[in-house]
Amino acid sequence: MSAPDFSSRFSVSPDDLASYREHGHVIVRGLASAGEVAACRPALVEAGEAGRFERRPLQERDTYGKAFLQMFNLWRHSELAKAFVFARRFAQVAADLMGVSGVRLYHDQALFKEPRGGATPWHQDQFYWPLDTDKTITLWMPLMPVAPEMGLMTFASGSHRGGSCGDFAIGDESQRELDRIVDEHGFDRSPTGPLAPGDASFHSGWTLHSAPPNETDVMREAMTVIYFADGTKVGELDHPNRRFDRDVWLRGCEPGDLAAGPLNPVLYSR
Ligand SMILES: O=C(O)CCC(=O)C(=O)O
Repeated sequence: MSAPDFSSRFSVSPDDLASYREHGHVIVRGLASAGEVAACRPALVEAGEAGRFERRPLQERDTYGKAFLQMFNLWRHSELAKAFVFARRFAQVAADLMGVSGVRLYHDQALFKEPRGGATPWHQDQFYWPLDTDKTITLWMPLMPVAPEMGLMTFASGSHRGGSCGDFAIGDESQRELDRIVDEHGFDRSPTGPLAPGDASFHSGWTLHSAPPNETDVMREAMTVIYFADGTKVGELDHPNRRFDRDVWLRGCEPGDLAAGPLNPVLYSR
């Protein structure tokens, strides 16, 4: 199957731009067509299966392990997977939402919530990322229609504004402590509601988010692509998670260097 042409411009509405800036998340409907997603889905599912390392039954895993199967950098697996992850249209929307002139790839992830898979605990992505900027953003796009009972993303609106809420890796503690922080700050809990394949949510690196369990017998297939503003420097490697991320995603880059390793191509530049 030939790869869809994802090079066309997508016009982000002023309401969506304002909503992203105010709330730290937004849903962009119809960013890809159903046909484009259908063309890439088999390649993405196959790449996910090839990159899957978790084989234990759900009941033998910890809370993080139960939340989803997580497979990285599917773009290296096939031309179709690469066409999806490198889609200029997606990257242009990421740049527009952040108000920057260009973005680089941090990495992609397939996040497949298994049938009866657990909740995704509250967390902030940027806790993991040694990137010296708040111009980071994640695209989350389902490859299939997803209903609320399959575990849709829930954002704490406005939680991006204060930066780090504390050093919490994803797990029981992050769920407990960050849930309390959501209450304390009075952040609205905003579930995305049903999404169609090709709809996407975007959230900022500091936006608190979580997802309920998958209560169905169907795998919830979603792809994420994480972008950061071109020109960003590598930040402090101040805990093991950030050292790990630097070693894996920012290979060869030291704190203070431009974050521009071999796995971080520019995906959009105005
Ligand atoms: O898909 C999920 O349940 C969580 C996704 C997530 O945490 C993310 O995309 O940053």
